[in-house]
Amino acid sequence: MLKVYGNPNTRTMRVLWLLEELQVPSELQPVDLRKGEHHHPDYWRINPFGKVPCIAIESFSLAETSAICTWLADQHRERELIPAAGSRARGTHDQWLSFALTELEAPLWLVLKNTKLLPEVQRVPAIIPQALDDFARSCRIFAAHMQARPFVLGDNFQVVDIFMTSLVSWAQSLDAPGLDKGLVEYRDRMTQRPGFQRFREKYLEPAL
Ligand SMILES: N[C@@H](CCC(=O)N[C@@H](CS)C(=O)NCC(=O)O)C(=O)O
Repeated sequence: MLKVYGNPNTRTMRVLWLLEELQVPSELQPVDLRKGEHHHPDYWRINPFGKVPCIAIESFSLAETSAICTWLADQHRERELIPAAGSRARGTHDQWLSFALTELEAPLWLVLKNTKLLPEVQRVPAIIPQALDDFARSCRIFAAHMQARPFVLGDNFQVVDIFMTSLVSWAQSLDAPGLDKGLVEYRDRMTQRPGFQRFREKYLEPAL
């Protein structure tokens, strides 16, 4: 059985949501970041990157959310959640995935860390305006792209839509500039998908 290390309220949600879309069974192994469990030598033996998420099947393990998600989707090509390796569509898919991580996520992560995540003494408020400007510039490019399409690649939901949806949520939580009505609607549509609803029911809703 595939094991997923992490927590649903971290980037691990992207992996758990994808697994619901792929309908691949998995077992969540919680790693409590507040207790520092990601620094434990037992965890480092599985994931020497020392962060979450990570997946493991038998002796094979993989870290980095985008590598995990593209690998899983490639393993289950019959679900058509990623274009074939080497195709032009895959090039475009990976272009937007890279843009998501380096041009949208990186500045947002800086803002998140320096407003909410780091202990107050470690925060550097002076970098926030520039990070928000960088995000806004990239977000406007993404918003313009999405004006003519229901999904990043056009007509079909793909792995990259999971990342973009998650990043729109981050941006909303920070009230970041550059978001428009179209992107908020896109996020709302993506989270109405049965795959996301299954993720929410399994991992986010309290058991009755
Ligand atoms: N580049 C990594 C980043 C992973 C990451 O930063 N995960 C956070 C949780 S969302 C984490 O493990 N933080 C613990 C730490 O940085 O010590 C990825 O995309 O998977």
